[in-house]
Amino acid sequence: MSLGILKVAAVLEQTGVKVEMMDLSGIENYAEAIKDYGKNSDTDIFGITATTPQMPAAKNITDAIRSVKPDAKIILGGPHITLVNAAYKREKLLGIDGRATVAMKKLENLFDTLVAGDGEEAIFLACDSQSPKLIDADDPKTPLFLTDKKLTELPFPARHLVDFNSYHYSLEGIRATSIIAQLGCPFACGFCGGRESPMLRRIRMRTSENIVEELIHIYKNYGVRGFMFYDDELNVNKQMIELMNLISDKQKELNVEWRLRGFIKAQLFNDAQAEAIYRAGFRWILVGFESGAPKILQNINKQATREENTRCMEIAKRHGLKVKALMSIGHPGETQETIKDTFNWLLEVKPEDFDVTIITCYPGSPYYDYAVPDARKNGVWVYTYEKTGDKLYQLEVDYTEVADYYKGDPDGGYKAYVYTNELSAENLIQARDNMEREVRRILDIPFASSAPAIRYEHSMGQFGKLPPYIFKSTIQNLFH
Ligand code: B12
Repeated sequence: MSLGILKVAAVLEQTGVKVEMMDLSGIENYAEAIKDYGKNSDTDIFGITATTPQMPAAKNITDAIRSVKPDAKIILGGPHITLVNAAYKREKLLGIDGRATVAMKKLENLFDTLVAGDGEEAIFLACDSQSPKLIDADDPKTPLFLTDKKLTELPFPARHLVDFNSYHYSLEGIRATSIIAQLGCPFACGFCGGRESPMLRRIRMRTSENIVEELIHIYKNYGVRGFMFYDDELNVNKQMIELMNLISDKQKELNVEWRLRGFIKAQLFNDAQAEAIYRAGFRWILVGFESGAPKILQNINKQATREENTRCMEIAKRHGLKVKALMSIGHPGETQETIKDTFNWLLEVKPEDFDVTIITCYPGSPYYDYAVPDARKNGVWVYTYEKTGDKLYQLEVDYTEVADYYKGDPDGGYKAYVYTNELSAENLIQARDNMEREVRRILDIPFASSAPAIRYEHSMGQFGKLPPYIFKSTIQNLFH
């Protein structure tokens, strides 16, 4: 479930505001569902959360709401607007009217109010009828930017607003759910969104006690024993071992065994961390190694060498931890040779699972923010990694229209909007598909299956006469 918007919902509820939550992800005809909801509810303020690839859907949802509730106020928050705003602020500072400025103007036309950054305090300003168009909470100088203390004091995400049991997620057969313990990653990988955004860049932490309290709250209220930590990287937290020890102690106290899963930064990983996380219940970790080619690791500005990545795999294996290796291709200077390096590295270190994606240049990532128009070709932008001069070409994408394709290979197949001097977008797609198929075959790792989208049925409209929460929870039941 989407924890960010549920955190915003929790603070609203705390002050007595009635909130309803509709999770439209995974619903094929989501626009019809929101229309029916709009017709049957007296809600007059709608808040939408969206990442960049969710923007076309967010636009359709906005159109659907306006078609049944022309006077409703529609607020956009979440990663896309936060990242566009970060890129936009940089352009303003440099006096450029670039593509982030264009993207920002588009968002201003589509939505009534935009909230960039933390939503917990900003939402109160946003709901005001006199609210400015843009509320910039992604600025540590404003009180809207949450401090560690505030993060600890705020209520947990309002998970009770969604039909918890309809989310099917498990870790090694144990029912699981997700949790965010800390925010931010200080590194500066070229493909990663938010390197200019304090919200996504600054490490902000709750106390270990507060995090464990949330785990216990979930365990006691929903009977869940599995927890996926969606923190960018668990081990950028200097208190990680202390947190893991506390989690182990609590399980002994409650006489229960939990299973945990989360992301680890390869070059910071060590034996003490591995021992502590295993004891706390981790059996799997996910690591964004990205590439097996030293040159590409450098071009990404990964700050991790191939040797450090291999060492991370060895530490994990030594402590009985399985690794899902997150790999990507289509970086500046990518060639058949560097892709082969990644392929060979996977076969050498033998992760228990992996995936390979093609890079998408989203606003707010260095690849996007530092790209300039390609003098040789209209509609193409080029990013150059300064230290090596290697280049990445990007096709112009209107993110409110194109659901820039990311993982998996369902109906439409994989799409790529990037290319390098040696590899075309088609070459990259082919290389990705080959690598995934061949590595899975050789290491005997089955393809993961994804749940098909669910159709919302119009007969649901009849529930409009029932209290809204029944309408909502019935939708949730049908949908998941
Ligand atoms: C967990 C996670 C996922 C999970 C999502 C699970 C879920 N349902 O939430 C999974 C693994 C599925 C995932 C997938 C992807 N992710 Co992801 N993910 C994250 C991660 C690590 C944490 C998200 C989170 O919960 N944050 C904590 C909460 C508190 O923050 P938040 O959601 O932003 O919400 C706050 C504010 O934004 C704001 N807010 C949010 N919504 C609203 C709404 C309103 C009305 C208001 C007022 C405020 C508001 O208030 C909230 C509380 O402060 C972030 C990085 C990060 N640290 O945020 C990346 C991140 C969001 N993901 C990213 C990307 C790129 C992807 C993928 C495209 C990756 C890929 N190539 O496959 C896919 C896209 C999936 C999709 N359909 O959108 C990028 C987004 C870039 C962008 N331009 O949108 C991020 C920022 C990582 C990064 N640094 O580049 N991701």
